[in-house]
Amino acid sequence: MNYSSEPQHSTLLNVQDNEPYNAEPSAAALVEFNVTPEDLVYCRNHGPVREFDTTTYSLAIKGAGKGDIKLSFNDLKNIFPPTRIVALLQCAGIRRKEMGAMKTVHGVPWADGVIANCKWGGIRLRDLLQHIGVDEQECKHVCFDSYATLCQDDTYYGASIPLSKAMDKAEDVLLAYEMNDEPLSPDRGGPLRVVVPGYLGARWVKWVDTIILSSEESPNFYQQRDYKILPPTVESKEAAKPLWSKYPSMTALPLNSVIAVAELISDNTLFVKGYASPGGNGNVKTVEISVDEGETWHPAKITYQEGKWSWTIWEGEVECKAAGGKVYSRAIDATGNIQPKEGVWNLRGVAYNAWGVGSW
Ligand SMILES: Nc1nc2c(c(=O)[nH]1)N[C@H]1C(S)=C(S)[C@@H](COP(=O)(O)O)O[C@H]1N2
Ligand SMILES: [Mo]
Repeated sequence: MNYSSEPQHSTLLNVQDNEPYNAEPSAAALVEFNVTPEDLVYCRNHGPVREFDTTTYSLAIKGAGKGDIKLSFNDLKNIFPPTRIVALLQCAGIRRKEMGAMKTVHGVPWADGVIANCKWGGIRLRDLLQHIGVDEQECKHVCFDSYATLCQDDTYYGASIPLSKAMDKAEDVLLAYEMNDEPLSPDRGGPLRVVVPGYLGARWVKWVDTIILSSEESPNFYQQRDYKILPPTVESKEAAKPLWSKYPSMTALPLNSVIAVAELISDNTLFVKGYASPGGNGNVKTVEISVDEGETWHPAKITYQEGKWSWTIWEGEVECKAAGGKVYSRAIDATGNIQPKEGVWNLRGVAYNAWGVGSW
């Protein structure tokens, strides 16, 4: 693959790999901002990043029973009303490094920086689908493909979501052309990317150029043979091979919280700050911290949350021993689910959500 025309990437990220470009900020840098600025947004790529000309960019829509439809980038912007939402983007491999400390996992050893809370602007996928007319009996899935860029494991990057998610008024699936009020950059998948609030980043297809309405999920590698939680008994790629098709593709990531800052502000007072992210059952309601291995929990103060798709920024002060120790965090959501003490190991190192941990 050709990596010679990469755009200038942010210099504020810790680089895991250059080809493809995979990089993340520190959690401490992230929690300085409620809405993540562009140069602190992680980059997760399976191939080269490319820049496209908006005047020639177009989107093909297939499988609606009306032949192929093609809309230019400008048509999309002109026909459908603009919408803006704040939504959390995060990679399924978040905290993989911590899971890898339990037992070897396969994948980029991400820390806790592959997460970004941004304002996305674009058109509603629902508006587009209603405009062209979709047979909801026949079509069950909306597949998003990017042939525009190449990737490592397939001939195009692809993903899909259930049609019901795309059509639901209460969901906010977008075809985005802006982030934080700026045109979508090449690193973010500009000119056009999918935004699927509440779902893992892998479905937020960048440089999307084809939408296929289908009775089946996307057949793409990244939908079918990756981004699935295999049981802990599957310990090798060989053992995984016959099992991929038996497990569901991931949708929402689990309830999570992370400690980004833990520092003594007096001899026996610890200041703790971090972020929390929702699971599939409503946003985070409470975050608690403990300095005694979870014997007693103290509520943290939530300093930021915006709508149902955003992350939560929280902070708190707890009494602690001057000598040092470990501090833990756990998130609780609107329906009472509690972030678990331990994460469950799986071969691909996805969906790790043990208590957040810090030390002083
Ligand atoms: N075309 C394309 N879209 C893609 C990917 C990719 O490699 N190619 N990576 C996916 C994954 S796994 C994640 S986590 C997010 C990362 O988005 P970001 O680079 O804007 O942070 O994009 C998703 N969309
Ligand atoms: Mo990802």
